[in-house]
Amino acid sequence: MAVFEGNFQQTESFRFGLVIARFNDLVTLKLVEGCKDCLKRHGVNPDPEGEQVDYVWVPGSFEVATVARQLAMSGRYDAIICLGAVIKGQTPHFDYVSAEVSKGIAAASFQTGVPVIFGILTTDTMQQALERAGIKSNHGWEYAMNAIEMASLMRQLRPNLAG
Ligand code: INI
Repeated sequence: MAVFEGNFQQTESFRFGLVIARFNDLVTLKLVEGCKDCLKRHGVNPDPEGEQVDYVWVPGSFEVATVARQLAMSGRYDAIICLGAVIKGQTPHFDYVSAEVSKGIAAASFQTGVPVIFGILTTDTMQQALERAGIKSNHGWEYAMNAIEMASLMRQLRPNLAG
């Protein structure tokens, strides 16, 4: 028997796709910065002209899962990171948007077997969202850590589970 665990080494061959909502881009741009900083410090080149990270912008969080699924199906990426901010005070359909995006992201991951990281902040206020996007801590950093760990884990699991 064996123990499998993702690590943060040998990241130079990983490819990541980021899907980012423009809605509330005051927040989502900060999440992108947190992601990029973490990826860079773990040996991933976050430069969009480089080979390792692609950035796809969509109108809002509702659209994120559709694109995440498409990217995951391409077979090009070790993990997809979805970034968005759904803020309750701003919309009466907060519950619909947040429910659909979480279900959609889960479905994209389950259907493709590619890790799709749920980096959608759901908060009551813009202040809370900003606190999680850099004023206090930047959750974008954690989402990138999760993506690296899952990418590493899947690379280890695939050959071991085959056949
Ligand atoms: N999209 C968000 O990412 N965050 C929100 O808070 C939000 N609000 O408040 O409505 C939001 N709406 C847009 C939605 O994601 C879609 O882009 C739109 O409904 C078109 O499908």
